[in-house]
Amino acid sequence: VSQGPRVTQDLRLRELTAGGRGAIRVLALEGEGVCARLAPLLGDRVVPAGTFARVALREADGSLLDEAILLVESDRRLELHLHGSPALVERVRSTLGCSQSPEPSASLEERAERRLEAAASEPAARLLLAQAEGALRAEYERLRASSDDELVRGARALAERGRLAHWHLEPPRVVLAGPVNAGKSTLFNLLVGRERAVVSPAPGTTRDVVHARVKLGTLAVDLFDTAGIRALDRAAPELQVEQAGQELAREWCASADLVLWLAPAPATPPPPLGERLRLVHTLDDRDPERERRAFPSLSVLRAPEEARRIVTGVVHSALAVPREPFAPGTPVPFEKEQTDALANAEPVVLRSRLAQWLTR
Ligand SMILES: Nc1nc2c(ncn2[C@@H]2O[C@H](COP(=O)(O)OP(=O)(O)O)[C@@H](O)[C@H]2O)c(=O)[nH]1
Ligand SMILES: [Mg+2]
Repeated sequence: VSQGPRVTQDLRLRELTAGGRGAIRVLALEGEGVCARLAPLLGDRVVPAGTFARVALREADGSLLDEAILLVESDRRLELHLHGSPALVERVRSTLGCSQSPEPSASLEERAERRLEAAASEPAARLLLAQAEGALRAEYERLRASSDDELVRGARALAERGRLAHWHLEPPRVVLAGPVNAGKSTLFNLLVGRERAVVSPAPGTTRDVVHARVKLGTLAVDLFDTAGIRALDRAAPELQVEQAGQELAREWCASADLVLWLAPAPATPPPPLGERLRLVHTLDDRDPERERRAFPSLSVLRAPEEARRIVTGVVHSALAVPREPFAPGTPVPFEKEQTDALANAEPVVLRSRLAQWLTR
C-alpha cells in the first residue's frame, strides 16, 4: 500500500487572550503538520521551530490580512499574535479549516460565567449573566422538543439576537483616520477623557497608532488614533517615520470593524472601505457652510458634548447596535459558532447541534 500524502485534520485553534478581547489576540494552533497548514498564508516563508518572526499573513489573492508575530514551538504547536479584530481571527480560523474547541468540557453556563468576569460593558454582563443562569439551555431544550417549523423559527430568532449582541460581547475596533490636522487626536482625547494622544498644529505629529478602550453610550469600543494622511516626499529622510506611520494607519484601517474618516470640508477622498467606513466632518466651527452638510459635522472645541453624542450615534448606527437592551433572562447565544449554526442549519442538523450543546 503506497503511503499517500498524510491527511492533516483536527487542527485545533485556541485563543490564549482572555475573553477574545484586546488590541492583540494570541492564538495557539495545535495539531499534526500545523506549520505546513499555515504555509500558504505566509507565502511559503519558513519560520524554523524554536524561533519567532514578524510575518505578513496574506490571502490567496495576495492581499494583506495582518502583520503578526509567529512563534513556532514545534511542528505540532505554534502561536500567532494577531491584531485584535474578531473578523480577522475568524478569517484565519476558516482559512486554516480549524475545528473550534473553546474548552469543550465546559457547560454553556460555565462558559457564560467565565466570560462574565471579563465583560466589557453592562449590557454584555447582563446578557452573559442570564445565560450563566440557564436561559440559553432552557430555550435549547424547548426547541429540541418542538416541531421542525418551530425549531427553525426559534433558531433563527436566537441567531438574530446573537447578531445584535455581537458588538457588546466583542468590542469593535474603531479607527480614527483622515487627513492631517483634521482634529483626530483632539477627538480621541475627548472620547478617552484625558490627554492620551499628542495634539499639535504641526502636521505629522501622530505617528504611531494609539489605543484606548472607551465607552460610547453603553457600548465598549477599542478606539485607535492614527497618523494623518498627507502627501510626503518619500525621499526625505526626516519624514520616514511619518511615512511609516501612514503605512501603519492604512493597515489598521484595513482590519478595522469601522473607520471614522474625519475631515474638515472639503473632504479628502477616503479609502474605499464601503460599509466599514463613515464620513464625519470636523472643525466645523471654522466653516460657515456647516448647516448644509450631507454628513454629520462636529467641532470638539466649540461643542465637545455634542461631538461625543454625534460620534456615539454614528458608531451605533453603523454597527447596528440595538437601542434597547435585552429584557432580563432573554436567551442569547454568546458564541459566534452557535449563532452561525443557528442561522443556517437545517432541522436535522440543528437537532444534532442542540444535542451536542446540551450534553455539556
Ligand atoms: N477650530 C478648531 N480647531 C481644532 C478643533 N479640533 C482640533 N483643533 C486644532 O487643530 C489642530 C490639529 O489637531 P489634531 O487633533 O492634532 O489633528 P490630527 O492631526 O488630525 O490628529 C490642533 O491645533 C487642534 O487644537 C476644532 O474642533 N476646532
Ligand atoms: Mg493626530
